[in-house]
Order: sequence, then structure tokens, then C-alpha cells
Amino acid sequence: MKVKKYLDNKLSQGAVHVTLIDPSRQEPEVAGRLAETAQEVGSDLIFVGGSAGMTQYTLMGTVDMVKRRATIPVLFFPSGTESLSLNLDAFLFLSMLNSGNTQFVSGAHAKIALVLKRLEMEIISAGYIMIEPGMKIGELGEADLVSRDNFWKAIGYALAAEYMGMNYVYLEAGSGAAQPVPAGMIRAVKREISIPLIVGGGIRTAIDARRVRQAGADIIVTGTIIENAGYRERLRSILSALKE
Ligand code: 1GP
Repeated sequence: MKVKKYLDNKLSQGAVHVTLIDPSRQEPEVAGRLAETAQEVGSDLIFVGGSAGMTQYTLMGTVDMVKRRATIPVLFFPSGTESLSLNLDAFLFLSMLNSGNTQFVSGAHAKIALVLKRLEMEIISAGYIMIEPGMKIGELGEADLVSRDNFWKAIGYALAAEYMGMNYVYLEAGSGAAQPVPAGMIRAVKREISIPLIVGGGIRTAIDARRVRQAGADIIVTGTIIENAGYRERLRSILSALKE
């Protein structure tokens, strides 16, 4: 429970920021540098994963370099591949609640659960809810996307996650989405649940981050911004908006 405790402690102090690193987007050395910068500017956690194109080799290389350069916890963000790295601090057990394919809800999880137990891997569970546009992950996960104005549907899935005993609710607009999950939806969901709320997808600026945070997100995930030039400054401004 080390990472969960770390997160609980961080959450008691304010917003938590997560940097998502996709191993298929850069060489492991570069990923290590990105993780180091993320930690320097105040990111609290690293997720590694998120791409269907990832191989076991790139995943392991990336996690090793990230662990070498950063000391903040590194979690695996599963992405529908069979790859697994042993050098992780915890495994994010994401169930895509609005997938039409049971593999993404619980099937892939059942295949890997005993291995994770034998490895004594810390598990952090989240009900993963895909919101429009969903992007690649929504498509791959065969999600029945929640439309951006259907707050009731989002609330239903979020409460279902809580009642199923999951640690977190995760609202995902998809990596590279033109806009984040709508603030009104975040507010509506947050009002009904009593477990922490993770929000990701399409958060690129300090204004986006502040809006998502003020609407009620406890944990804010950004990915794409570190893949572009000027990422240090962008990340720094997002972090100062979140930690102000
Ligand atoms: C993690 O999918 C997000 O929840 C990351 O999205 O790449 O758009 O920041 P971005």
C-alpha cells in the first residue's frame, strides 16, 4: 500500500499531478529525461503506458530509465497489450466501465491478476470512464463513449465504480483530445462520489488545468504536452496553476 498511502498523503495537501509517458513516443533515455524534468517542476507521479504500439522491450527500457532519473512513484498504465515491467511501484488496475468488450472491463485483468499477486505488486484500482471524443484509447477499448453533455451517464458510471469498491474514478477524454472533460461534468460527478477523482485527456494549458481542478478533479493527468518543444515551461505553468 505504499503508493496508495503516498497518494492519500498528497491528496490531503491538495491537487496531485501525474505525467503520462508513452514508451512508444521516444527513446528510453529521452523518457528518463522527461521524467526527471516532470519531477523537478513538481509532478507527483509518473504513469508509463497508454499506447497499443508498445513492446515489452520498449516498456522495460522506458521504466528502467524513468526509475533511474526520477524518484517519484512509477505506475503502469495498461493499454491493451500483454507487456509488463517488473520494476514498477504499483499497477493501475483500470477497468474501462463503458467498454462494449469485456476484455477491457475485466477479461485482461483476470489474465494478469495471479501474476501480479505472485509479484507482490501494489494494485491501485480505478473505474475508467471514456468521455467524448475518447480518441485512440476509446476506439481501441470499444468504448460506448459518454457524450459531453450527458452528466447523468457519467455520474452513473462513477457511482458504479465507487460501489464496486474501486479506489478512484477516472474520467478520460482521450490523449490528444481537443478539449478536456467538461468542467460541468467534473463538477456533477464530484458532487456525487466520495472517492478521489482522476481527470485526463486534452489538458494542455494552465487555464485548462485550473478549470479542471476547480471543477473538482483531485488528480490531473497530462501526457501530450511533454512530447512537444517547450514542455518544461508548459508543465511548470500547469503545476503552478494546480498547486497555487
Ligand atoms: C491521460 O489520456 C490522458 O489520462 C493524457 O492525455 O495526452 O491529452 O494529455 P493528453
